[in-house]
Amino acid sequence: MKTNTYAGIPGEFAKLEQAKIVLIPVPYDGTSTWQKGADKGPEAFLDASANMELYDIETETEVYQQGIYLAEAIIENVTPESMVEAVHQATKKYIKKNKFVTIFGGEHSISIGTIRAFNEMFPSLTVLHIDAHADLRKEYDGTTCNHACAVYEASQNTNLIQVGIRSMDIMEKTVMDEEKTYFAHDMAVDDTWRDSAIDQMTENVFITFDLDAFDPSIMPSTGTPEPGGLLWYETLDFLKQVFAEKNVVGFDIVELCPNKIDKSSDFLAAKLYYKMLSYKFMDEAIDEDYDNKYDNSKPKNNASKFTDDDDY
Ligand SMILES: [Mn+2]
Repeated sequence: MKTNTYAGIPGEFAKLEQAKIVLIPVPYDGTSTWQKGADKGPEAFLDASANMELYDIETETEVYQQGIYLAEAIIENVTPESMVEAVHQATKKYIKKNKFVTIFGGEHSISIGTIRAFNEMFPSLTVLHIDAHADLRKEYDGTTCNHACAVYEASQNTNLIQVGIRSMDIMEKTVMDEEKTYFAHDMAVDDTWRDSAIDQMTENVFITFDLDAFDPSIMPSTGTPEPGGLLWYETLDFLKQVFAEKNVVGFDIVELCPNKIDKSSDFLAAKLYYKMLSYKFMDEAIDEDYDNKYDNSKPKNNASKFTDDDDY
């Protein structure tokens, strides 16, 4: 990766010790089924970020001053399972360092690892899954760690809320909780979905954002584009409301599949990431200490079936 610090921010804001935010790149594309290239996502995202204004007009903040540490990229790719485990461990390591942990993929299977880590560390976790695809298959192509299975585990042991869905297999209906699913065709004609989705969330929310949730007219560079997606301002309005009303504990953004000719998608991903950080920290003073309030005690009421006593 070319960039040494996130978005080329000055070194004083990029040191792990002082940074409140950690960004873990995961350039993984081992299980994608159609267009390859999500492994190039983090680099394109970082390149675009370095060319972006760092003052956010809407929140009147410069969130990079909260400190953003660019962690070493996770390049484990021997098997989908070993990649998921590497992501799981790295995510947990930085949560335990009391950071606001963010992850940039890579394809969506990386989120199996990120969600597993957050579910272990935060009680009663809601996973807000924003995506064109339901991703609820228990197994696909011989593995449970395929991108088509990204939130199956979350559907079993977290409060999973799905937004923007417009593509699924009929078998996924047996797993899906339709009360907590917001389909794109309904969202297009009725904007009460925002309040309804937020009403169904617990206090601790992890967001997994597949960029193909966006409409291909504004986000063409993704592996499996689907018509009829979210637009920019409705997405930001929703996210802003989630950050304002809930304790967002972290997020990941996945499935940027960059295109050599059109860089607007890379830039959209960069802006989305920065907007989400700006919403998270808009009311937090720069010199205030950050406490992510993770809970290392067990058992928890989130019915996590994963236990791990590793110390960091
Ligand atoms: Mn998707």
